[in-house]
Amino acid sequence: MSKLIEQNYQNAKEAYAKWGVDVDKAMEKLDNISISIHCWQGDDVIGFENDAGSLTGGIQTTGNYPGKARNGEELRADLEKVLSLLPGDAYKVNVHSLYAETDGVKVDRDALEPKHFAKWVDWAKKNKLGLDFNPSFFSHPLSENGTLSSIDEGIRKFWIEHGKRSREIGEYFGKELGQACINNIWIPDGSKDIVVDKLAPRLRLKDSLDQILAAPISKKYNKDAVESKVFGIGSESYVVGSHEFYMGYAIKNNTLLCLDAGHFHPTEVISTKISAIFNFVDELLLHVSRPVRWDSDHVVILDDELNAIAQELVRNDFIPKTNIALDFFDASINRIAAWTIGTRNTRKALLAALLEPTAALKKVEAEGDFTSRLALLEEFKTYPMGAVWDYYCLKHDVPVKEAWLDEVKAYEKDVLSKR
Ligand code: RNT
Ligand code: ZN
Repeated sequence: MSKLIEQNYQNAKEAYAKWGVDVDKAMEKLDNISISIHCWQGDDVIGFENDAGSLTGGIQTTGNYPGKARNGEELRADLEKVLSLLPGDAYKVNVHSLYAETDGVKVDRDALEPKHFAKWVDWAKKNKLGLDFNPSFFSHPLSENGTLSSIDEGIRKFWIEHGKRSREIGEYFGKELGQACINNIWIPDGSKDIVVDKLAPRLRLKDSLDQILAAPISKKYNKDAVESKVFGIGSESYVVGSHEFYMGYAIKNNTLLCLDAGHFHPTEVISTKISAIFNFVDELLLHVSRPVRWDSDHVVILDDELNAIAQELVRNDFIPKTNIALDFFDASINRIAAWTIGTRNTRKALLAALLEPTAALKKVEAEGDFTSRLALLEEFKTYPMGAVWDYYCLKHDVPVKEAWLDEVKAYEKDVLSKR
């Protein structure tokens, strides 16, 4: 098996070398691209709060596949299983404030402290992972009628405090782990039906963000991002934190902008936005997801848009200023498999982009030879990227091709089915 993989790899190497692509260098570059794995695929975005109810905020998981994680130990064990199936070491884990561990004591969101995430930090250290963070502005009794844009000053204050504390937790992650934590703000605020005063909630949101971001926290440890959305379930007619709102906010206040692949109109894709936005913002956060007709957060597959995102990042050398994070949640299939499929695909797309003879393509384009451009782009689609991927997995001592599936099935039998 491994001999065949080596042979195929050597052949692939030759094919790419003809176009001036150094396959070994591509793999080296791939080793250094970090992917942030969202913890919430493991338990359908429920978290560990004592009174954890159902998921609200207009996002939804569908399906009832058995074996979801019920606590931090199980969730981290599941993540370790996933990590063992992924090539390379450059991974972060993305935690939501819902995943605080408070030893059975009720700690509301406006009272969370770094210590409630100490188990995540210890674990991240042990597994050589970075951590990212998200304040959770949903699945809470006070999130049903607006959070940071709420007309109720008491409610708005509660959520502002949550936002402030989240930055402190992010800073703690960054300091402990020696790499910046990306702290991403997404709120569900909006309206099911037509809104008359669309301005006032936005003014309140802007003021809330200003208050949250007022505390001076070094970007060395915590970087703030804001995430827009076009609509959610229950906010079909109006979303306070729209794309224009947050793009403007990020540019003016020098925060990161988060682009979620599922947060735009169905025919709009984020890959086309990246080269425009980078003229005006310094750093991006991507929520790599897969919308199917709506913001359905399907498992990421190796489709045209995933490839296009990776191409944009690689072709323009945007990798150093782009934080690649995953955001999907499928409860209808084995969750370890969901994570593995989505994360392997994201890395695979990056590899494919790194193997592209970009310089040659840019050259024919600049010469106006659009015939060659189209011909080459199409031919490169069937170049032996898979052979390089297999070798990359082999080299990193993780399952090659679909062999990871047997491991997931065994884990399901030994661990998940006993929950
Ligand atoms: C919701 C946003 C947000 C969430 C996670 C759980 O539409 O995409 O990023 O999915 O924070
Ligand atoms: Zn998202």
